Amino acid sequence: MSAVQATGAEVHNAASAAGTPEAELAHKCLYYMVLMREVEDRIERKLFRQGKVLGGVYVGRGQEAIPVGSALVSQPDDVLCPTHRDMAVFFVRGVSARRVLAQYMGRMGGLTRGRDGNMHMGDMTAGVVSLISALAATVPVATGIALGMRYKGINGVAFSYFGDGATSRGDWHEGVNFASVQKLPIVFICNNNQYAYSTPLNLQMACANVADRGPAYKMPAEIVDGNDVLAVYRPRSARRPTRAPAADPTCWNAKPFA
Ligand SMILES: Cc1ncc(C[n+]2csc(CCOP(=O)(O)OP(=O)(O)O)c2C)c(N)n1
Ligand SMILES: [Mg+2]
Repeated sequence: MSAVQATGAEVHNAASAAGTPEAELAHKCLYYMVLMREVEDRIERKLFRQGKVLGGVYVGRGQEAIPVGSALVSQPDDVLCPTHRDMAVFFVRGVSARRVLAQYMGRMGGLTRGRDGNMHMGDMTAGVVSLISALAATVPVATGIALGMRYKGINGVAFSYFGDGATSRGDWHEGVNFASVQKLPIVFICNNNQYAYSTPLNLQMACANVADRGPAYKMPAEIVDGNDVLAVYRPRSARRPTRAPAADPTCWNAKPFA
């Protein structure tokens, strides 16, 4: 059975059979990274070129470790707000490749049941919120989700994903600032691939790293090797923010291609 055909339950069973916890984890990481690559390649190189996907197609080639390593840290009550390089978040949270492919083609079987196409998809039963095309607009939404979870007494954490370019948008700063002032249970995850389209990092921000923005908001921030899925997973599983009242939001600045 190929990665695209297997269900989440099957991969977890196969991972359990792998032996040691380290082997299980490595198996899961590889599985989801390969699955993301396979599905995105089919969307980009087949369906899109055949004219079956409307709009532009964005993929996370070479950046799979970031959504996989981070989403594997998530717990059932957590809510994840992925962006356009994070397809694996859906798979880790149990959404099937079949539904994602149907979504991209605007079909009934997709996550929006044909009402929208392409990557404009979420699944609240899986705790995954749809991205908003205007980049960084999802950041205050994620902050609101973390606030909502605190109000409702839900023991969850919000995961907010964005690129380095998004951190130069006003709504990014508003969302991060509010989360920090309120000490909300949220983790901000930056895929710092050094470019926003063709604009290199040094032409869209004056500090060298996105993590440098953290101290301005009194937010612990660290730089992670975004090429290493276990580096994304391990330190973060220990540092996953706990629930309110005093959960410091954190920022992981994951650098792929470094
Ligand atoms: C507010 C806004 N401006 C412009 C765009 C067009 N756009 C789509 S992807 C992208 C690059 C964003 O760069 P970054 O946040 O670093 O993410 P990356 O694509 O590098 O992962 C841009 C400018 C958009 N979607 N939203
Ligand atoms: Mg970028």
